[in-house]
Amino acid sequence: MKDAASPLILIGMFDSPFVRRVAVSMHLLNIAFEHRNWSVGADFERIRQHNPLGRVPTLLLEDGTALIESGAILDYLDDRVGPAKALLPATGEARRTALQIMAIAGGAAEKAVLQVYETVFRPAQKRHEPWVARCRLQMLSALNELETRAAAVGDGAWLAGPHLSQADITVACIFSFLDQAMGLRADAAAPAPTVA
Ligand SMILES: N[C@@H](CCC(=O)N[C@@H](CS)C(=O)NCC(=O)O)C(=O)O
Repeated sequence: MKDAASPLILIGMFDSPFVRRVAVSMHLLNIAFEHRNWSVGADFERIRQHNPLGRVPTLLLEDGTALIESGAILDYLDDRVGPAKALLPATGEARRTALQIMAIAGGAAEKAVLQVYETVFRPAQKRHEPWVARCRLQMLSALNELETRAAAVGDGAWLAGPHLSQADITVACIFSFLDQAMGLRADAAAPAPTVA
């Protein structure tokens, strides 16, 4: 249990797009936090003390309560600052669009993370290439959909409604992860793979 005056603590490395979107949102909402740069590999047991799933992001509140799942954490942050500052549009088409874009981008990131884990956590002789190709196809299809939606709103426009929203933050965090971890920009010209 933390003492009542403790700041919020965000657990997880910023190379995770899910941790990164929480950190960027906290920054934009002016919510101070301490950062624990814990790895899901080396610090698994430490993370499990706060999150039974051993996953990041995990956010510890002032009273020690642990929040897990980036979507649920973002919802808490919006609720904490109130509707006038919330990053997810409150209602209507902008909210629906933002949630759909976040789902597509989040899905792409999950499929990318699975590809990374195939090499990080699995010995070479146990890797299954068709599964990796399937994840890659799903990731690239999701990115195509995001490209289409970005083109539809036009250059310089926000993705969901007239203001910066969580859709823009999530897409930016996930794209930068995909670029760094998957070298996506480098092989953007390559044709999408197919799954037999
Ligand atoms: N749906 C989760 C995904 C979080 C996620 O995949 N986190 C990864 C790091 S990028 C993780 O904790 N991996 C360790 C594991 O799943 O065992 C969220 O949005 O918070």
